[in-house]
Amino acid sequence: MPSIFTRIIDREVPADIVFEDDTCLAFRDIAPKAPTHILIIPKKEIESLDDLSEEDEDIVGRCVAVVAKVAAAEGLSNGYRMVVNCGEEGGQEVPHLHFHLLGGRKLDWPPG
Ligand code: DGP
Repeated sequence: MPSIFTRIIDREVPADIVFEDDTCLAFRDIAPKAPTHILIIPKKEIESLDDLSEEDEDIVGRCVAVVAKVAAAEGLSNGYRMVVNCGEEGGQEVPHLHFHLLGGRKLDWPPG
């Protein structure tokens, strides 16, 4: 079933979009956990990292490259973090694969 992120891709739900190409969309998280908190998602409906097919691996590679591209565009020259939550214990709430880009403050390690 399409998630809220599909509705953002389809422009049915508004979002603050910072980057888009044929493969990926990047938009600001609605509940930011850091001064910069952007979600990079594949346009293809892939539920989670556990649902990748071999043909999706290029899509994931492009999304990761977009994380770095967006981080540079956001001026995160002191560093940043990319996070993928997978499944219930991983803290995934939206069932559409997404890469969190967090930056703009010193991030704690390990995450809670
Ligand atoms: P996760 O827990 O990894 O599934 O993260 C989902 C993130 O998605 C969470 O940080 C909040 C964000 N989010 C949920 N709904 C919306 C929405 O409608 N718009 C935007 N911009 N972000 C959303």
